[in-house]
Amino acid sequence: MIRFLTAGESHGKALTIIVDGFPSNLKIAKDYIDSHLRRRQSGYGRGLRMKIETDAIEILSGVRFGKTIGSPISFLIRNSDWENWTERMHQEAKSKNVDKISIPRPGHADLTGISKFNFDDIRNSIERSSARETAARVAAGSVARRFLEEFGIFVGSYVESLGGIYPENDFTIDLINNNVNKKFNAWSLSLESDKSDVRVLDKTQEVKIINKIKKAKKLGDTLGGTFIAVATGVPVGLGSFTQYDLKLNAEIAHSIMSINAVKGVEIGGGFMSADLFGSENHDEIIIKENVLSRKTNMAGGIEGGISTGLPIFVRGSMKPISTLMNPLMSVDLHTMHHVESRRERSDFTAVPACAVIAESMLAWSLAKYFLIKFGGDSLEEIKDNYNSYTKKLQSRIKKNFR
Ligand code: EPS
Repeated sequence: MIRFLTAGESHGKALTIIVDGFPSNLKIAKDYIDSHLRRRQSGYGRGLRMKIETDAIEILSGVRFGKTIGSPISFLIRNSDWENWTERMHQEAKSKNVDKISIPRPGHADLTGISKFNFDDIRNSIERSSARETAARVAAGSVARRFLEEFGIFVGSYVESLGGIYPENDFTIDLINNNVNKKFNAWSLSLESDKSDVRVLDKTQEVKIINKIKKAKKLGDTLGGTFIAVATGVPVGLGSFTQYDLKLNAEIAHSIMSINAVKGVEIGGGFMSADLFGSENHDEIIIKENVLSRKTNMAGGIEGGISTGLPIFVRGSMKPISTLMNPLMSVDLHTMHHVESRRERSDFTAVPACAVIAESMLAWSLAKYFLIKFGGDSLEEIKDNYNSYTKKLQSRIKKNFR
């Protein structure tokens, strides 16, 4: 079973990551991970912090001569901003110059954090709940996506809407209608969306969104949106209906919902399915290119908690960033009086970054379930397991029912 753990505060020295359970002999390069870290940092609407940071990975263990050796992989991502925070974030000595923060921001983890952990300074909640941690997720997710590539499985993403602005031609409809051919590679979506400052696939939509972000900035407000993450090349049979905690859809929902500020997750037709007749919703079974398939893909590539072989696609909704320059009301915990919430440097929107993080989390979930099915200690052993299953699958079904 693969696992990862992350550690690190937003303005601390660094983020650290331990990735465990991957087989030996998987090629992995610093440049590859860095390229995904850079993608997460992009997007119009980020605050000044992204001008300070140039995220780059330091590989500390588990990789030798460019290949995994089966032992725990550990990474470090330094925070360039740390040098501006050494006094405020010192591990040992507390300076008299450091003020305690006593006004919680609505929507952030400020008030829940101090309540739960018995803190006397909201800074302790802010630091670990910050979405800075998602850089670590992208690092871990990069190992997963590199592994999946070995089996022709690719992940990609795009921003579907931002600030309520949707595209005129929605690519999601193509996914639902199964209007994508077998050769369609989800990474091509990211190659396209990465060209856009807000990671959308539609130029007209991009202009409208950028104007809306400008408006939000002017008003001291923030924006959320929806994003789609897609995986192609996933074989039939990942996940299981035999236990609640083995269902692939549940695993993916957990992964996406665990991303900071995500408040909703849908797979395939999602909430739309609830309004349809069964006859309008379910995907008819067909034979396509000699293989059992589905006419449409409302199921989003998962039936009965098991992958169908069609593209897996998931939609997430991200709420607007909680820190507002034109703040909502709150309470000063020091005086217990109603006051305006605290302003602090932040982003105006981070939906484009969130889509990249969703790719990483989707890749992670798929690698985890792939290894549950085909697991082995070396990449070669896993390839043997995978090949013997996939090559015989269709003929086995035919033989069993003859
Ligand atoms: C964040 C606030 C901002 C974001 C940060 C998440 O940081 P700062 O408080 O330093 O201005 O930029 O995101 C990142 C640093 C990142 O790498 O994504 C928050 O409060 O969650």
